Amino acid sequence: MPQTTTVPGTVTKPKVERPRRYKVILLNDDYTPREFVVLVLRAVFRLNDDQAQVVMVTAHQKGACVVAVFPKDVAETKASEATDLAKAEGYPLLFSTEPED
Ligand code: NFA
Repeated sequence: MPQTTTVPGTVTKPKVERPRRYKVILLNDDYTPREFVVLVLRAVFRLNDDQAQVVMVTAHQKGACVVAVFPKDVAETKASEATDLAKAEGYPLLFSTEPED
């Protein structure tokens, strides 16, 4: 009778994780005009006027507001683009990123 041998192998758990996404956060400051914040939110993050107003006012009142969630590289690129646009106009407006839970 032919013998069969069980060779110990590596058991791979079929774990498929989605890459972590990142929040872009708008931070309040005392100097950047509200209209400019709205303009940047519309231009860089493609928010409509209503969405941009809500995000701007929320950051203004609470200190910070999540603008949107993206893959890491997109979040970082958009946060710098938006921050740089403001810097070019002499405003201290800041966007940061942090991983989603
Ligand atoms: N606080 C700013 C002002 O009163 C407006 C602002 C809102 C700035 C949200 C940054 C973020 N002009």
